[in-house]
Amino acid sequence: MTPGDIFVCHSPGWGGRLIGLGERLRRLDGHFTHAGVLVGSDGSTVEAEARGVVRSNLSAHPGAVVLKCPAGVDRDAVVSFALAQVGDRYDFDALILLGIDCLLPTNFHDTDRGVFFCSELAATALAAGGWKSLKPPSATYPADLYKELQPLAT
Ligand SMILES: [Ca+2]
Repeated sequence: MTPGDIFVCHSPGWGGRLIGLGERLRRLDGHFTHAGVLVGSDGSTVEAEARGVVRSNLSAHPGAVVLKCPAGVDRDAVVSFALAQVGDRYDFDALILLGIDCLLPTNFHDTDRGVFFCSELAATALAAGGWKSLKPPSATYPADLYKELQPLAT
């Protein structure tokens, strides 16, 4: 793993369950319900969790899959963006909006770009490095990252 890579994993908490539900309603695989950014070669991570954006380690997530930072994306910019968000609150509003979005036929997604839920943080960090994703970061689920990025060969 290299700083700037992304990881996805299964999260058993209620936030993860809600994200998994959203994924399944969008006909995505609902297994991966958490995501974060690798910021150190020792497995250090930055993740948006319910308690806020925190530093953690990949070892806290058994079964996590590391996804390669896409070619051409500036890894340093990805890492600096992620580190700059540490201490921010979690974007609970976005989860509620994603819930409404699942129930209504409209394309009504989170517009609060200043605070993040897990995969929104990872997608926005990649975008800060120049990544062009298929979906806006505020509508990106962990399953989208898994679909769009290349898993690291282990
Ligand atoms: Ca947001």
